[in-house]
Amino acid sequence: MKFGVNTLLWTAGFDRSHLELLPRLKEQGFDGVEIATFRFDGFPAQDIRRALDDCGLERTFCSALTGELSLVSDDAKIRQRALDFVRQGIETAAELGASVMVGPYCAPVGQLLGRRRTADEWSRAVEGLRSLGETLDACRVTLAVEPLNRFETYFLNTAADAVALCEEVGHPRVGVLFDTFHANIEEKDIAAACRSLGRHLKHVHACENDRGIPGSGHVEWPAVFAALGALGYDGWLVIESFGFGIPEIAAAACIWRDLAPSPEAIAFDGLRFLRQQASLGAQASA
Ligand code: LER
Ligand code: MN
Repeated sequence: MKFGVNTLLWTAGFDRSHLELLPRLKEQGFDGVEIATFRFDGFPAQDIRRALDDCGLERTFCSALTGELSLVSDDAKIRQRALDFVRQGIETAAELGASVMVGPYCAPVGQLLGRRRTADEWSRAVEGLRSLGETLDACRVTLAVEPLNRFETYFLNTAADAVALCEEVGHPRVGVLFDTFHANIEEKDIAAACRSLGRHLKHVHACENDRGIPGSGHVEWPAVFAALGALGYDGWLVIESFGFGIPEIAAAACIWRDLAPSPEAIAFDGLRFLRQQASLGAQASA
């Protein structure tokens, strides 16, 4: 398993001005960094790639559908815009040297329509994700689609639905991002939900139940690591939380207070805790 941290802890749009963060993350023992941005035009992928290479850091790539962008809209123009956006994201991930692009890519974050999803919307999601297969193959990128909790999306909330979606899409480069924060809200048993993803599990966001320091809340980490061990998961475990003072992030993720003494505490104390849990898990199964 490889350990990373998502840059949304520090900024809503990673760019050249944030490169000084990278050596610090390397120094703290991260294997890689999850670079997050919601705008691909003008995104300095080459420069960031070089800076990551110089530090000996690997990378994953994170974005999301926001605003009006939706793969499931009944408006073909909106669907096309969402597809173009995700395609550009996949190409950007490849340019950055990332082999996985993660996030919610069916309906936009925060869109709640006062009703459950329809069968037509589901079909549009399947069709849209399937149509990305060629780009994913050409770029050698895997798309890990993230179920979110019910307060952030009405469309995809559970591991069971995410498995059903991947089965219907039927492309090996379309899989699931499992986020322990969302699972803590939606699943009866976080570890069982994680295990149920089987071969579709392509990425993990390690988040405490309050988005604070992993290990400081009530997520049952030993059970989560046992589930990952049972799956033979050897992908990324990325600490995700959100900067406390960044208006765009606060509004999207509902961050209305400091979740820890500092973003660094979430990243660095969280990494120490998660590595310790992973090695305890490995000893238990030896
Ligand atoms: C949003 O709640 C989340 O978990 C992020 O990974 C979405 O980009
Ligand atoms: Mn997440």
